[in-house]
Parts: sequence; C-alpha cells; structure tokens
Amino acid sequence: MDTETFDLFRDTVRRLVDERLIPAEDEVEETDNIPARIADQIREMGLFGLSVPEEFGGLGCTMSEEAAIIRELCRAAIVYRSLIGTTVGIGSQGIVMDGTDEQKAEWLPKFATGEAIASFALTEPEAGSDAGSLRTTAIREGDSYRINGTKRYITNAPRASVFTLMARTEPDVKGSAGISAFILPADTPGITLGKPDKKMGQKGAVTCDVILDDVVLPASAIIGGVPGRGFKTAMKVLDRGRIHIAAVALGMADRLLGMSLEYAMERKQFGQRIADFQLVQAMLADSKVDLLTIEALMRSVAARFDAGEKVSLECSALKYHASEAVGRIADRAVQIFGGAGYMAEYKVERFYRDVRLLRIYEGTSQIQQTIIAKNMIRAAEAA
Ligand code: COS
Repeated sequence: MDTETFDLFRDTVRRLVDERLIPAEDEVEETDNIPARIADQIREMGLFGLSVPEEFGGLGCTMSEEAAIIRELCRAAIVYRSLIGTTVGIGSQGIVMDGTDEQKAEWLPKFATGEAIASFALTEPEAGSDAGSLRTTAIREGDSYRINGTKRYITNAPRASVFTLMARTEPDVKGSAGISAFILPADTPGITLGKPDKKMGQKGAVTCDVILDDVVLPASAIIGGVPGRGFKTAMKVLDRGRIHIAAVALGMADRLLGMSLEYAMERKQFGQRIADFQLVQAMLADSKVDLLTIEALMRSVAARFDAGEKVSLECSALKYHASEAVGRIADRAVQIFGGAGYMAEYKVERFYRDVRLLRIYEGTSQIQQTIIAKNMIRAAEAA
C-alpha cells in the first residue's frame, strides 16, 4: 500500500475503534459475545484479509503495516482482535507460507473477505509448551489419512470454517519430525467441539476443545503436499504470530497509559491533582518507557521480518518484552486509579485481566526466553 492509502485505512480503523468498538466494550463484556453488527463492520472493512496477498483479494499488508493496524485496533478491548486474529495470523499463514497453489486458490480468497474463518489447532491436553510431543495421529490409508486426537483451548473453534491442524503422520517418530500440517474443513464428519472454556478475561473471545474421532482427510489436505513438515510450518507461523501479539500489547499499552495519564490529571488528593505527585509521575514515566521500548523493538523486528531476514530470536524477544511490559503498564494503571482501578466500571481491572493472557499464548514468556537463549548458543557454536 502507498503511504497515503495506508494512512487513510488506518484513520478508518481509528474511527471504528473510537466510534463503535470502545462504546460497545461493556456490551461485549456483559454478553460474552461480539454483536453481529460489529462483526459485520469489521468484515466489511476488510480486516479479516489484512495479511492475505492482494492477488487473492486481501489487503496484502506487510508485517509492519499489519502491526500498525493491529495496534490501532487494540486500543479497544483486545477481544475484538481475537475475532480476526486467527484468520489474519496463525490459522491462515501456514497456507500463505507453505500451501500449494491449489490450496491458496481455494482458501485465501475466502479468508480475505472473512467468509471463512481460520483457526489454528496445535495445542493438546498433554502438549502445550512442548508442541513437538503432540499425540494426535493421522494414519495413512491409501490416498487418505484417518485422524484421531483432542486439541485444546482452540481460539475461534466454534466460529471456524477451517482448521490448520497439526497431527503426527509418523507415530513411530518421536518429537517434531513426524508431524504434518493439514487443512481441515470444520464440517468434516468426526469433529466435535467441547463446551466453551470459561476464562479469566477476554470475554467475547471463544475457545474450546476440538475432538477428532476418525476424521478422514485426503492426502492432498497436507499443507504443501509433503508430510513431515508440519512442525516447521507451525514454528514459522508462530514466529510471525509473535510480532502480531506484540502489536496487540502495544495497542493496549496505548489505551492503558492514556487512561492512566488522563485519570492522574483529573483526580485530586491532598488538594492537588495526583499527576503532580512524583511517586505517581514515576509510574507514568516507567509505563512510558515500557511503551516506547515495545514500539522501538516492534519497528525494528517487523522491518527485518519484511526484509526476509530470519528473525526467530527477535520475534521471541519482542513478544516476551511486549507482553511483560504491557502487564506492568496494566498493573501500574490499576495502581494509579487506586480503589477505582479495582472496580469493574473503570475497565482498568478488565484490561489487566485481558492482557495477562499475552504472556501465555503463542508461547509463554519462559518459552520465548528458551528460544532466545537457544538461538544465541547455536549462533555462538557456529561462529
Ligand atoms: N522456524 C523454522 N523452523 C524451526 C523454528 C522456526 N522458528 N523453530 C524450530 N524449527 C525447526 C528446527 O530447526 C528443527 O528442525 P530440524 O529437526 O530439521 O533441525 C525442528 O523445528 C525442531 O526444533 P527444536 O528442536 O527447537 O524443537 P523443540 O521441540 O525443542 O521445541 C519450541 C521448540 C519449544 C520452541 C516449540 O515447541 C514452541 O514454540 N513451543 C511453544 C508452542 C506455542 O507457542 N504454543 C502456543 C500454542 S499456539 S496459540
């Protein structure tokens, strides 16, 4: 996109956030649902197609552009992002990165319009951080695969038209080598969904188990058509997803720091506004530093990703820093609001709970630390 078109698009998203999404936050929280009128607006604006290449009808955003739009969107409660998040990110990107021409032609135009919602099915009851130990099996029978297993905490499963599913095509091979990624249409016989999970926050986002009981898929459903490459596809998708999650953190950081500053400048105690007390200023300053460092790291990592550099370490560093930093910003926001920060009507306590998940999904902070250190050691050994 040229700069002018992009700026106009970002302004449209900004208006959507201010005029529609923020005013509906309480409704979403109370009903645990994103109203259809808002989902339709998000769809009409093309937000489901942010990352789909233009040749397939999407907006074809670079990672830097996607991050800027997601940052804008996530000034509103981050549950809105979760509606489009799996289709923009982890659910679709396996096909974008590694799919065959036929697979891309079949699915990407539907993701671009939001007609089809994509979901990412990696995690299992016994395979969370240790994704390579997943147990779902896909056993070859002639020209097809028979799939059995359970996937857990799958975001957007009830809304999904299709899953990117990781399953073990070589059950005798331990670890990541025997895993393949499948395109699994949600209406395939043998799929059942568990009850919606009850969560700490992010009301309106839906996750549940996906149970696969003798699900049969043609061999042509393997992403890229070659078995055994699914773990690498999942890892590449997650590298990219980690930049996206950092953009979510940055958007919420903007919102929380804005609220903190506004409140501190209005609220009076001891005869003056609390913003004039140095201990409150220290919290505001620390949050600003946290925000600026997410922003700076985001700019550099997204640009290097767009330039085609291998930036797994940096993606993990960014996701780790951004999710921890927004956690601190949310915690300080509660503190600056004081008693009001603990009360639901001021929303700060809700956002505090919402951002807690950022340190967990798409790889916990501890997994990001591991990836960073492993990459450092590998580079030193190779030098
Ligand atoms: N890009 C491309 N390939 C990658 C990769 C990446 N970012 N990371 C790993 N790989 C490849 C490795 O090169 C290796 O290939 P070879 O066997 O050919 O050398 C293979 O994948 C296995 O890598 P590794 O040995 O590092 O895998 P591990 O099982 O030790 O685990 C972690 C890797 C812990 C990083 C992985 O399991 C992980 O990311 N876990 C968190 C999962 C997660 O984020 N879950 C969130 C649920 S989805 S919302």
